[in-house]
Order: sequence, then structure tokens, then C-alpha cells
Amino acid sequence: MFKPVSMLALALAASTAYASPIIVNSAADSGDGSLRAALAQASQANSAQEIIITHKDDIALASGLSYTGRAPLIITGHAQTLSLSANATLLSVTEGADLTLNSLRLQGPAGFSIEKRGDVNGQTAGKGLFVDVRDDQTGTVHLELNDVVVTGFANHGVHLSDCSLADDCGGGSGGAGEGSPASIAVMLNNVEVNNVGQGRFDADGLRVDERAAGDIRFTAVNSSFTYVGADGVELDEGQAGDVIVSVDNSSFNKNGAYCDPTLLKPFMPQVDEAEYDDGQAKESDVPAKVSGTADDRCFEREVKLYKSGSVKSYEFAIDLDDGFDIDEAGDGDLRAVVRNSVIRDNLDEGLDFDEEGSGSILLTIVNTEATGNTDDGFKNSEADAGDVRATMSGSVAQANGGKGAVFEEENDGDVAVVVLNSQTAKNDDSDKTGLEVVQEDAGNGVATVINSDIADGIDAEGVSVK
Ligand SMILES: [Ca+2]
Ligand SMILES: [Ca+2]
Ligand SMILES: [Ca+2]
Ligand SMILES: [Ca+2]
Repeated sequence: MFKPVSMLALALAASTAYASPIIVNSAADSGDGSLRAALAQASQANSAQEIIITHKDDIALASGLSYTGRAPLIITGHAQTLSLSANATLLSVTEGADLTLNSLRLQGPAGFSIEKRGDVNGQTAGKGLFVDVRDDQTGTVHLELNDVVVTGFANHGVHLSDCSLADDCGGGSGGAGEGSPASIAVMLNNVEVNNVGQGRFDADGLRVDERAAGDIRFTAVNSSFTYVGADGVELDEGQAGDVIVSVDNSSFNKNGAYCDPTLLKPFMPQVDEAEYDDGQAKESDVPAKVSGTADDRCFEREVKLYKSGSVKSYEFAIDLDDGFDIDEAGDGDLRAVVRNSVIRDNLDEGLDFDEEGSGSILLTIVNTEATGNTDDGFKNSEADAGDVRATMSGSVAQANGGKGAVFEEENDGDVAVVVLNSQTAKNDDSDKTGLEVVQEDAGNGVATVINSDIADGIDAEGVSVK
């Protein structure tokens, strides 16, 4: 069908063509001029839309909002609060559309904890923002948040899922599920995520699940992730594709305490780890799974067996989480630059970067501090084919319960670490573990330490220290 085309439309067509904005001039939950009505209109439009909230008041929502269109959407506010009183997801993007949010505060009901869970008694734990990538999606799904606050949700603050199992994808080497060929790109500028993920096990400040082909690109500037139940940020990339990270002037503090150790420690077995000789112990001798607690998923139980079937060792632990957690698996690299940032007082590692399958860790840490984390400050582990190539410059790892900075490389591949103008001290009770560099199996290992004070010592395995 032929339609006349205006000059304006032609001009806009040069980039993404946005129609004239949909104006929200009512703070009501629904009805004419409401944000809910604007989203319904945009969802029907089949073309890129911008919603501008001109009404200055906060918007109280009784139920979640959704955008069901596939075209890009921009929502621009004036720092209003969108508050959701129900334990539900505040904004769902159901068809993998590109989304930009400007100047808005997403407020959930808050008040969650392991003792006041958001995923029991028939509830589904709500998220602040959820982008669901379509199974057949290609290209790159973009999420851009500028001047946005996300707080008070039981589940993830922000979740992008290119994984068929939705909330059961898991993470790390245990990650499961299939995905689309698409990549996911997240850009955060002046974003604050705090007090989310406190109402469900393994709920993060920002979580990306990426499966099948495609990369994760994550950029955060002037942003913070604080008091999150699980990880401040977790990026899970499975199968083919890279994780590419750029973080500047951001903080990851006080995350990972959903499985409240004070509350749960009394439920741990009296002897929480043991080792046996072959033939000494059978599986029935190992303490059973912990049950009857506020959330039994918080207890990790690992049992290792000899070939004979007798127990070699067992270990129980309470599952606590990190400031910034990346798991890259399958083909592809983990490439990250973290600058001018703070990673403090997280309940497990500060920064926990794991790479497995073919591909390398290529990391630059500049002017960044990891202090007071319960386990290692900066932990980097690479396995299978590929190298660890890292530079730590002008950075500090201090008073962490584990090691200050760890760079470990297994199987084929080399490790090359340069530590420049950096300091470590008081990590792991001063047990010679300011800096640990490990090269296992085939390959070379070199750690070059320049103008740095590693007061608590260097532990090098298979690595020459210069
Ligand atoms: Ca994908
Ligand atoms: Ca990969
Ligand atoms: Ca590798
Ligand atoms: Ca090696």
C-alpha cells in the first residue's frame, strides 16, 4: 500500500525512526494519559516509540507493567518514582525489544529477607525490570539505563534472559538452558541498584543469562550495586560468545547476604568438613542435606568419592555471594576493564571472574580497590584452552578474608600478570597471599611486579616472579 511520506519522516528514517512521543500526563495507575495506557499504545504500534512522562508526580502501580512490542522503546521521566506495592515485576519487556529508560526510580514493596521470602505461599518473586529475549531472536538486544534507581524487589533488580529456563537457568559451570543466536548489550549510566534480591535465593542486582551464540556486553559508568541478596552483578554466558565488560567509577558493596550466616550457622553439621582414607567411610556416614531451615537452598553439600565408592571427603558451606560475578563458558573470552571502582564488604569474593572452555581472560584493573570481602578480593580463574593476561595497576586489595588478588590458569595456555603501582595487605590473616599467580599443566607463567607493595606476600605456582 502506498502512503505519502513527510519530510520529517524521511529525516528521522536516517537513524531509528521514532514516532512523535506518547505523552503521559496522568499519574493514575491506568486510564487516559497513564503510563499503562502509553505502554499498551506503544505495544500495538509496530514501530519505535518514545514515551515521555510529563506529569511530575510519582506513579503508584497496583500491578506490573509490560511492553509487548518488538520495536525499540524509550521511556523518559523526570526522576519520578514508579512504585509497585505488589510483589510482582514492575516492567516486563516480553518480546526482546530494545529498551532505554531515562530518569526514573523503580520502587518495589521492599521488606524482604530470608525470613520474609517473596517466593513462598504461591508468590513469584518480582523483579524491577525484566527483558525476555525471544527464542528466535538475532542481532543484539540493547538495554540502556540513564539516571535510574532500582530498589525494593524480592528477585533480581534487572534481569535480561536469553535462556529457555527463565529463572532456573542457574549459573557458572552448572548453568543450563538453551538460547537464541542473539547477543545482549547493557549500558548503565548513573544507575543505582540497592536492596534487591533479598526475597529469593540467587537473586542479583543485575543478572544477564546468555545462551547459545552471542556475546554479553556490559558497560557501567557512575553506577552502584549495594545490599543485594546475591551478587551485585552476575553475567552468565554459556556456549559460544564472549563477555566484554567496561566498568568505570562504580561500586559493588555489601552484597551477597541473603543466606544470612548468623541465622543459618546453627543448622550446619557439627563437623562441616572431613577427609577419609579409602575404605574408611561410606556415604551414609556423611551428614545429610540440611533441611527445615528458612531456605534449604542456602546450604551447599559436596561429597567426593574414591573409585571404590567410599567417601574421600565432604564439605558443607553456606552459599554467600559476590560483588561482581562473571561466568564465561564454552567458546569465547572474558575481556574486562574495571577502572576507578570500589568492591567492598561483599560476603563472598569481591570480584569473581571465571572462564572455561576455549578462550582467555584478558583483564585490566586500574585504580580500583577490593577491601573487606569475606573471600578473595579479586579472583580470576581460567580453565581449558586459553591464557590469563592481566594488568593490575594503581589498585589495592586489603583486609579480604581470602587472598588479595588471584590469577589462576589451568590446562593449556599461559599466565602473564603485571602488577604495577599496587598494594596488598592484611589479606587472609597475613598468610602470604596478597597475590597468588598459578600456572598449571602446559604453558608459561610470568608475574611482573613493579613499584608495588605486596606486604602479605606472593604465592606463585609454576610462575616466575620478576
Ligand atoms: Ca544468545
Ligand atoms: Ca562463551
Ligand atoms: Ca579457557
Ligand atoms: Ca596452563
